[in-house]
Amino acid sequence: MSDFEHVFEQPPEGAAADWTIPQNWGAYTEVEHETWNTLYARQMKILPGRACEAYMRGLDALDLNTGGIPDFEVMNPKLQALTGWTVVCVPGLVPDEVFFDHLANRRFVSGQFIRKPDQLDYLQEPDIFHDVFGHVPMLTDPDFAAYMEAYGKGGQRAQSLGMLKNLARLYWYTVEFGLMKEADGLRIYGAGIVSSATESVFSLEDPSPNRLGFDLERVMKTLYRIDDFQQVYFVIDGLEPLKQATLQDFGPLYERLKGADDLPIETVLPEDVVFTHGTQAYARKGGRF
Ligand code: HBI
Ligand code: FE
Repeated sequence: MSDFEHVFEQPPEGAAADWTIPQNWGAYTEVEHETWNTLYARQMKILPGRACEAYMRGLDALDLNTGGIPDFEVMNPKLQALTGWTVVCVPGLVPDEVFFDHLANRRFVSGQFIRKPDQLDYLQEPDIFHDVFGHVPMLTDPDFAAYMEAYGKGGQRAQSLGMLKNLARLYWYTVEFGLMKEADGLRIYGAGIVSSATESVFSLEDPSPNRLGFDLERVMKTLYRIDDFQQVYFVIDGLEPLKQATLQDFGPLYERLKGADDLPIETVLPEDVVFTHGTQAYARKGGRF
């Protein structure tokens, strides 16, 4: 089960049995380092006041703005000292079970490549900017770090129970596209948002999307789109409650989900906690930016 088409079946040549490849930091070109710097500077104009506190703190702690693409040999010891996570490079999308095995062992997988200068705004496959700038700052937070490990372990189990479709929605609506309620208002923690200049603004400020309170079972029923801005964002109360919600045994939850219908993306249920009942104007216009 994967949303993407270009997943290899076997580790390609040069990759280890666990699909990792060397980062080979010395081989990045000036243009590639400049691409990182451009994307970084662009996000730093947008994220203060929009990204959550844990994200901004993590970005600071990892010192990812020393110029150019981060060298994992420098970044990993800092990350590891904080939460035990490390980042490893992979050639692209890896099979789900490989992905889960890395997460279950507190290894986050990152693409080794960076997008081309003419693709700054949108690309389908996760590159090192999305994976490192987007995901890694949150891994410095102990609750989020524990949540991601639990997700990896849960993925292995969900796969054996045939429930991966449902669990993948949890990842999508939290790790990739999650919002969080903080004292001063809604903030971003999802990597797909935080690494996108346009969605960083859209997710918080556009009147189109629904913004609904996070509910584990509800989220696992909700369809999602991979090719455009989201039509619904789910808002957590904090990282500790997010972790708590996933510490329970998902067995009974999966039993209920087996008999339940999927929820269309734009549905608002009577029991939803509504932060924004969106107009859906953006999606109705046909979307795509
Ligand atoms: N591989 N490199 C990489 N990055 C991902 O985010 C990723 C993956 N393989 C599978 C996967 N994600 C998802 O399909 C799982 O969350 C279900
Ligand atoms: Fe991602």
